[in-house]
Amino acid sequence: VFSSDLSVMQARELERRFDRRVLDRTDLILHIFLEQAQSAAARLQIESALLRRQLNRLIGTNVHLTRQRGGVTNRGAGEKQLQLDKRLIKTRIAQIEKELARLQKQRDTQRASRLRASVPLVALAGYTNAGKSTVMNGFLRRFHAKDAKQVLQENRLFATLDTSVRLIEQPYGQSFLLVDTVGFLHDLPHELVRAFHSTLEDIQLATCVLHVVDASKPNYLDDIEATETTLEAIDAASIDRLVVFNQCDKTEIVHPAVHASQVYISALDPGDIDFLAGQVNERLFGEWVERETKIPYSDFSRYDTLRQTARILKTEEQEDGVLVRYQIRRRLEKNIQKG
Ligand SMILES: Nc1nc2c(ncn2[C@@H]2O[C@H](COP(=O)(O)OP(=O)(O)OP(=O)(O)O)[C@@H](O)[C@H]2O)c(=O)[nH]1
Ligand SMILES: [Mg+2]
Repeated sequence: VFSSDLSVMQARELERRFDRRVLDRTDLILHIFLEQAQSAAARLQIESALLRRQLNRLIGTNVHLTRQRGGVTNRGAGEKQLQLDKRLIKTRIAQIEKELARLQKQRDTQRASRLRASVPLVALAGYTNAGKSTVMNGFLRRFHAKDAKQVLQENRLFATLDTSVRLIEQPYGQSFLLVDTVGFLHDLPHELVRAFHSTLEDIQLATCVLHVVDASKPNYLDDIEATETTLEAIDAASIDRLVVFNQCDKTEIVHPAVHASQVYISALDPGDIDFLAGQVNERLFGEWVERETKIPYSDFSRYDTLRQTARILKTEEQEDGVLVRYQIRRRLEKNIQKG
């Protein structure tokens, strides 16, 4: 396996000399992608990338053959087969494109309805193996315990290929959607950018991006840069960002802790997940503020809304209604206003 990309000629020559199958970086990533891909769209994107690669190779083969034969006029059976192969591949690519366009429309509709629901979206992004799925599972365990459908979390590259969205239900009206994404990579081969990109589209709709970093890796700065570059490429660089330095339990770093927009945690520690949730809530819904209001006895529904959105501190029954003292996240205040 070569860590750089090989030309068709190079790969063929190396295979001949080693008498072994030779893979370059793109081949390897594609094989991992293919093994892991779950959704129809992801599988199609990968198949399309594989076919395009195969087509390029065939075109390379064609040149090779022509040169070897030195301008032989009658086309051999081999060359005819080659033309047929190319045509079949092109037809299949066209089919895939059509199917992808259909799936894209479906996703757009789903996304639109998600936006209308006005529940904020938080996206987990970051280098592969940083711990995104572990953070997601931590949230699910903490806030969604009963039917938590946990996300695949494994110590291997690209454990998650498809984006998966879950509702994180918290008290006081602070629910949000959390989306797990496929891990980012350094120098993603250009043939794969599109396949990769399609799995990251949800990030563009996020109110807040949690950029998860494995802080125990010596070269974590390279990972941060690779992720930031990708976020720029998908037009997500301007979204509010929290950098989550994860796996601090493997380092000397004190956790949980926060400095400006950097949070230090271990995703394996439920207390740290709580701490991170607090930071996320502050980003999404603002800080806690204390308020007082009088609710007339006739307006029961208003009291109900208040109870679901605010922490009630004190109630006092008076002649014309209940005087309520409560705490609420600043940006949720509009949800309890009259009328
Ligand atoms: N010690 C320690 N291990 C962690 C922590 N967070 C994640 N891990 C481990 O790191 C490995 C990768 O975690 P994942 O959550 O699958 O990583 P990911 O970012 O989702 O990876 P991809 O889906 O491949 O992009 C798993 O073996 C986790 O158990 C942490 O805070 N501390
Ligand atoms: Mg994952």
